Amino acid sequence: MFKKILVANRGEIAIRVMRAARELGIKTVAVYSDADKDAPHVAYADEAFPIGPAQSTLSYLHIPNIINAAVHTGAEAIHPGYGFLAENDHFARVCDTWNLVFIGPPAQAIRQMGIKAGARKLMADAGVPVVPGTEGTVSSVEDARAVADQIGYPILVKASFGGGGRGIRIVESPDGLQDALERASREATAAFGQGDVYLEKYLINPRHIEIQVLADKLGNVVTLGERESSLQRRRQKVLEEAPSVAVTPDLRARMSSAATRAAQAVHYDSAGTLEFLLDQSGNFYFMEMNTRVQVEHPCTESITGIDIVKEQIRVAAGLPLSVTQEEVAFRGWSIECRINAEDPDMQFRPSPGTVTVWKEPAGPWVRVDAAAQPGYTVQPYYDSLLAKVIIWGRDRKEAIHRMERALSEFQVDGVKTTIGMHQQLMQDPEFLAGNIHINFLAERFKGA
Ligand code: MV4
Repeated sequence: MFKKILVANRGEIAIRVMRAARELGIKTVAVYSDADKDAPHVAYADEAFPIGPAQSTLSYLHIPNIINAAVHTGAEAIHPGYGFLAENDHFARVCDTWNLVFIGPPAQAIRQMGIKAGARKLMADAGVPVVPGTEGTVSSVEDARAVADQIGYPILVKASFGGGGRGIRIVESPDGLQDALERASREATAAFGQGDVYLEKYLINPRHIEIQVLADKLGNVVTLGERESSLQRRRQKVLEEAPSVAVTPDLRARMSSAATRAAQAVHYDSAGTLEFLLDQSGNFYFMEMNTRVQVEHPCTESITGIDIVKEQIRVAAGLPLSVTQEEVAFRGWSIECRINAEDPDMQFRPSPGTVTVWKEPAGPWVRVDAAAQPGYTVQPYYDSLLAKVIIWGRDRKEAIHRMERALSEFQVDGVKTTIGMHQQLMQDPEFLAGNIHINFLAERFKGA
């Protein structure tokens, strides 16, 4: 096992990773930008190393500075967390050349899943259902028109190098197709330096269901069931839960089997998530694979008792997964609310500032993974996640009531937060009934 690892991230996920490392008896190195000298993740680490100015492109995203920090401190491995360098296959390769273990999947798997049109084809070949659409990227308007006519409108134009919702256009009818193709391609070229696009049938109000997988370097793949993350606003997840009200044991088995085939197709190891869309008829389709630990991983940890980050570290060190598929059992219900420093009265714009009052909820079956503490300053440079409140209950109803109780305990002042929005959600009849889909929040919080 490693003796010392570096965490190339900040905020709650940096602390989450260091907690796992500490349980494994591994020393931790934090890195920090000029803006984060006093940040909680720096205080938590065994040692800390500065990596540059506040702007993330010059610090948390600046590969030479991260590598330098690891070499200087004698860290043997780097955990990238989520965001920043987590899905950068170039970074994973640079780690290899410096003899630093990248705590994540092989660079090749990141790459293959990062090229969306390629991943789509790879998945289809592996027997994973994909949304009806073009086989590869669109080669001509005529070609696109033929495919669109065959599968029917509305159609989505997606950028092959997009992901996370960037570079997407809806086309309602044949008239709009050529224009959408040209715009999407131009946007993608500007944003990602690569203009390839592909077509998919646009699914109406599907659910977003993802399957958590763990894989090791010995060929073992274990699935940990689904999370539902349909509640998103402007491509930012707001609330996640596990399991999903929409997933029956039979559907879970089929989705898990597809997720296993997907992981095997790219020779995956580490933790990963297969994102699927579930349509109103109960059909599921591969959307993307997230080749990292996700923000909402604690929901799965809560209903399985498995520490996903510890498994990532073990696997990176060449050890087998500590759990077999037969040992995975689900118990109860988990909900995660993301508490962001955002102003609900200002279209949920980021609300930077200094946190004057900070009192976290606690008590039975309440987990708070926080980036903030009293006196913490929310920086305009980084994302606005303040804390994740993760609840476990014996069933969904108990989890919701417990979440309400926890939210009522949460006191924050100095910055605006999304706590009130979550309290509203906990009372929403449609949410209570489990009648949610990816456009639900946009409809509920209009203008938000
Ligand atoms: C879709 C879709 C409907 N039909 N693909 C948005 C983010 C990117 N990962 C893919 N996305 C979507 N792809 C087809 N064929 C709807 C979305 C989508 C979405 C998906 C998951 C969660 C929230 C979403 C919000 C808007 C659109």
